[in-house]
Parts: sequence; C-alpha cells; structure tokens
Amino acid sequence: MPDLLKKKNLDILEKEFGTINKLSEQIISGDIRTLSRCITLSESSREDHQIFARAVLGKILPKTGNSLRIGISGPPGVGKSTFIETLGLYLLKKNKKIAVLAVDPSSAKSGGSILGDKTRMEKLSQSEKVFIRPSPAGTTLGGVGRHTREALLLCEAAGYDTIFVETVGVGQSESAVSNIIDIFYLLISPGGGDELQGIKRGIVELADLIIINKADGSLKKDAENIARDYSSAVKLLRPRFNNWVTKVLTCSALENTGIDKIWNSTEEFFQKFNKEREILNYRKDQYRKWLREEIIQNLNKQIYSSTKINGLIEFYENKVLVGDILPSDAAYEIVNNFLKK
Ligand SMILES: Nc1nc2c(ncn2[C@@H]2O[C@H](COP(=O)(O)OP(=O)(O)OP(=O)(O)O)[C@@H](O)[C@H]2O)c(=O)[nH]1
Ligand SMILES: [Mg+2]
Repeated sequence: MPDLLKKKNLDILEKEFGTINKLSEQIISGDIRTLSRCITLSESSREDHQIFARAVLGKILPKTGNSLRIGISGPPGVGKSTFIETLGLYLLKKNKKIAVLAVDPSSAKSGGSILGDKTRMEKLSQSEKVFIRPSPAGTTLGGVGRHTREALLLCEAAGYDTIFVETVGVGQSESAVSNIIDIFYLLISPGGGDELQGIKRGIVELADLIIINKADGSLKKDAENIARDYSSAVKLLRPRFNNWVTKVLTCSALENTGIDKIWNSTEEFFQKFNKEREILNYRKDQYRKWLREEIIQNLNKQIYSSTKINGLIEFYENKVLVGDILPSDAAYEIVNNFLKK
C-alpha cells in the first residue's frame, strides 16, 4: 500500500479518517460507525479513498473468513427483504450476529434503497446485533464484486457471523455475487403464472436452495405446485457442487412458516462442506477469480489512461475503419506496444 499512497496523502487521509491502525482496531472491536465509514471509503469514487480502505482491510484480513456467506436473489417483489427479516429474527434467537448487504444497481452513489429496506426490515434493523447496508453495484462490471466483497470482509472482521448478500432482480449481478458467497438462495413466489419461464436457467443453476416464498393463504397450493415443478426441473440441471443436490423448499416469510427447514438445510450444507473442506477450496477458487478480475481491470485502466496508447488506438481505429487491418490484429499491436513501454 505505501507505494500506492504517497506518504503525504496518507498523512492527510489518516488525519481526516483516523490512522489505519486505529481504524482496524475499531472495526475488530465491532464499532459500527467505523465499519460504515470504511465501507463508504471503499465505495468512494476517489482512488486514494479506495486504496486507504484497502489498507485497513489488509490489516484485518486475518480476522476475516469466519462467517456463513449467504447470497439471496429473486425477482422484485418476491419477498427477499421480508424473508431476510424473518430469517434474521429467527437467527437472532440463535445468538447470531447478522449483516445484510443489499446490492442495489440503482444506487451507484446515493445509497438509495437503504431507507426502503430498513423500513421493510424494521424489527431486524433495531437489533444492535444486526448491520444493514446497501452495496452499490457500481458503474463497472466488476463493481458488484469489489464493493460487495470488501464490505463483506469488513463485516467479517467486525464479528458478523452470518452475512446475507441480497441482489435485487435477476441478472448479471447474480453471477458476480455467486463468486462472493458460499450458499446461494433463489427466492421464487407463486402468482406470476409462467414461473419456470420467467427465471433464467443460468440463475437457477446457481441456486443451492430454491425457496418458494408466499406459501400461505390462497397462494399455498400454487406454491406447492411450483415447488414440485422445480423439484423435477433441478434434476436436469448441473449442480454447483458434486455432493449437493439443489433443494426446493417452501416458506412464508410473512407468516413465519418453513423457516426452520430452510435453516436446517443451510446448516446441513455447511456441515457437509466443512467436513469435506470443499468450502475452503471453493473460497480459494473465488480468490483466484478475484485476483484475475482485478488484473484485467487494472490493465484495462492503465491501457486506457496512457496518452501514448490512446494515440495508438486512434491510429489503429482509423485503419480498422477503412478496412486496412482486422480489429484483432490491431489490438494485438496495441497491447504489444503497451507492454514494451
Ligand atoms: N403473502 C405473502 N406476502 C409476502 C410474503 N413475503 C413478502 N410478501 C409481500 O410481498 C411484497 C414484497 O416484499 P419485499 O420483501 O419487499 O420483496 P423484495 O423481494 O425485497 O422486493 P424488492 O426489494 O423490491 O425486489 C410485500 O408486500 C410483502 O408484504 C409472504 O411470505 N407471503
Ligand atoms: Mg428488497
């Protein structure tokens, strides 16, 4: 880190936010304000802030890795927030410390949904053992990955043992999130008609638990039918892990039914993988991917911020456009040139 942040800048940042040592101590002691502030710094568009936050994170890295990392996804309105509230309250009784990171594509900057989600998770957010925070999806492809991962690690260092990463909607962010979490819940609710069609197959393939929510009142029968459909459908899919067949369960987040079954399955999942150390290997794979993503992003940034290369890109772009050279050959020349620099 010291290479990346000049001593002078570091002094200024430490004066403004506190020293790296102090900040990391406060996070480890569970200080929520410091945790929030460091997450904000890591999400900042200012590079010096990001590097500074990473310096804090680097310091507390040995304290990370001790949570159950749970991804939750599902179409808008399926009941994700209600479900997290109900499951969260259930887990509080088991003495868990819970963090909820809601990946919000709409709030690249403003942190838009936090109020909405806090009111939906009203009881949960009142507990001092719960930390709820939107995680902006960011503007880059890797945005979800980096922001959320850093927030998650910071939460782990602060002692949260169960961390939910909620993604809104069903799309690109889910596969990014699946590179961060251990177990993936897909929530589905009855009432939409053609449910099996509505959710992309790729998302269903990511799920370790498929949870049919809203199995209550007049929707109960439909929920059971959909559960049956999914149970046969998942048999045709390739599971994420060799020794885990995707489970399909029903619940009502509103009426608080079926929650214990879901938690029992989750514990079964973790027991199985801890025993076989598969989780550890899986997390190693995630770190390998993370490293590679960051390399690409770094290179990308460096290439496009080099004036010399930008000139070269323009030169080759003109040649490409008049049909003098193939884009792939032009790219090869440009990259070669950059590497010689
Ligand atoms: N009947 C019934 N309604 C539910 C259940 N869970 C949630 N709802 C209702 O469904 C609506 C949406 O719930 P949310 O928890 O906000 O859904 P969400 O998936 O977080 O929605 P977004 O964050 O907007 O994507 C609310 O009106 C809830 O009261 C349930 O188990 N049964
Ligand atoms: Mg929600």
